[in-house]
Amino acid sequence: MSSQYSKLINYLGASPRGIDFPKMKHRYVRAGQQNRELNPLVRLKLGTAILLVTASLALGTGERESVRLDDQEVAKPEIGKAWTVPGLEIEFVSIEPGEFLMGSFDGELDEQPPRTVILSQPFWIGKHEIAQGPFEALMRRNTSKFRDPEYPMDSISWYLATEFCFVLTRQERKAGRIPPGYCYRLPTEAEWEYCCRAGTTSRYSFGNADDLLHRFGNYCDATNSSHLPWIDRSHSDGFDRTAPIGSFNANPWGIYDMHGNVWEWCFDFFYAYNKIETTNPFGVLSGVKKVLRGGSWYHAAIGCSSSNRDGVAPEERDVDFGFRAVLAQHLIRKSGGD
Ligand SMILES: [Ca+2]
Ligand SMILES: [Ca+2]
Repeated sequence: MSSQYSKLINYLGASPRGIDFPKMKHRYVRAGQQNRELNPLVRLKLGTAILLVTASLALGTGERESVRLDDQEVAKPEIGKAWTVPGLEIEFVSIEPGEFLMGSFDGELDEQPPRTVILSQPFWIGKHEIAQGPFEALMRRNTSKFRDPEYPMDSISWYLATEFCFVLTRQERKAGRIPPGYCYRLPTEAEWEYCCRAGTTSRYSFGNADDLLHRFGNYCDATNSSHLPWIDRSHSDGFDRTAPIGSFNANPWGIYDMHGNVWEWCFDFFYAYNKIETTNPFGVLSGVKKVLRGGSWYHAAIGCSSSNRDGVAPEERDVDFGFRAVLAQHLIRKSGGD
């Protein structure tokens, strides 16, 4: 593997098979129908070539990854303290290392078996789902159906959510505001559930009662006009489709909308829990679906529980697919340090 290639993989916090090659192949195939006729080996070489070009553009050939600025002049994330990205005003909550019981004893089969997971490094997680305002400011595009700068991104693919994190990392690294060894990326499923639970072991971060969800999250309640059979006609959360970020009560760690509003893409491929390690897990290295967490305005209460999970192809973009970012350590550490 070339050093530029491994650099990009590390930069994204991804595995070689876990990320850009499928994206590049997807784009390449989309760019020209004749590519479908290429044999797999040629496609692989082309995909790798495109990846290397991307790596060069992203990192700058022979260029240092970060611009060294005077430490005194640049406000930057400090372990243990909240952080707001200047300009974009995306707020991050500081999260301490710890361990928790991931999964559920009485949930769906894919939530079992529950097991103790250790997250050994501090990180930051978005206080909110990524809203359309900062997304559009950074990416100059917006895939959302329900347009409003205060509303979460919807209808976004895993690839575009990942690209946002990549562009944010590049911008913040140039500004000297990325701690060594860290990057912006999608949360692992374990990081996501750790932050959703916020020290709780109940079905939701506020307890087990479905009929309290309308205070903590936007789900398929009596306000929903879509006439879905699982509508909760007994409670109103006030929102038919998506709601502005932060419209409901926060969880015990001050994080909003972990239950409902939009599903949130996670880094991991969808996998069976009994196949993975339990310290800083990020799943398996290949697969066809990526994990979505937290349920949405489209789901019944139970779909918004702390342990509920689903897997969807990364190119899919439905009206309730969104994401939030973490500022966390690379999932594959660079050889020789950062
Ligand atoms: Ca609702
Ligand atoms: Ca959510």
